[in-house]
Amino acid sequence: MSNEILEQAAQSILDGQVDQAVEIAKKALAEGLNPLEVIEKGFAVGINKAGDLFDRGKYFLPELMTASDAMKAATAVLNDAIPAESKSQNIKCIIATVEGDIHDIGKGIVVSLFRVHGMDVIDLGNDIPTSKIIDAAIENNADVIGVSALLNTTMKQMKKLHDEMSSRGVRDQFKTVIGGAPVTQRYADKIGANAYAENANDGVKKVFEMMG
Ligand code: B12
Repeated sequence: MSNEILEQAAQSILDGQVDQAVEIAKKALAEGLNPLEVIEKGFAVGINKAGDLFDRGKYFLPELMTASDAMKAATAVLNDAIPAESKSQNIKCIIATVEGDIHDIGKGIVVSLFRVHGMDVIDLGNDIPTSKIIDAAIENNADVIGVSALLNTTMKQMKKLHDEMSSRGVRDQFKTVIGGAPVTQRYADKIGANAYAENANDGVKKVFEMMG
């Protein structure tokens, strides 16, 4: 894969250049590059660097927001182009970012990748209360609930989700997979989630393993 285009992709996010990011995404597709690899090795490198700069006080919220606008625009182009790899799997998933959390770029990639792997995905969006996630899973007779959290403060919603599923007597009806930057396998074990996924690809693998 062309290193130059991946570096340009990362830089366009750091610069918060929406149009440029979209152009680079289209150029990468025109060159026949794998859209998921372009996201992970190019654009995501840029957004992670922007996050580090924000963490170190070198970027402020407006810069983080323009970086995230560019990231969303580029991933929208690339997500649509991820080639479908398999036929319908008969697996229904409810996906959401937890309450209090508006980070949805990673969740968007998960939704796209699950769909191209033949899963039927209902994307509830971001900032979704646990009760609404459980209601949707029951109403749609889902197999899997996947939740995302990017903040230390919102991660606890994942525990709340599992506790609430138990108190409503529906814990055994659904498999759960959790992800997001602060989430770990240890946390998944602690709250009784069925699986932890490091990234979208790992998420697909874990769901297929859980569903046999
Ligand atoms: C972009 C961004 C924003 C954007 C979000 C825009 C959007 N629509 O998503 C904006 C600018 C709005 C934003 C706001 C804030 N942010 Co912010 N943000 C980020 C940043 C830079 C990148 C996140 C991202 O998109 N990463 C790229 C994607 C592809 O990766 P990902 O989300 O991790 O997802 C992958 C995997 O984790 C996994 N995955 C994720 N979820 C799931 C779910 C399932 C089911 C599965 C299978 C897999 C999976 O698969 C994904 C794809 O491979 C991170 C830094 C970072 N390194 O994470 C900070 C970061 C998360 N933000 C942070 C903070 C503090 C905030 C604010 C509180 C800032 C403020 N002072 O207002 C607000 C909070 C707003 C809120 N209530 O949610 C901190 C969080 C610190 C913490 N641990 O608590 C971080 C870590 C930055 C930092 N280093 O300080 N942010």
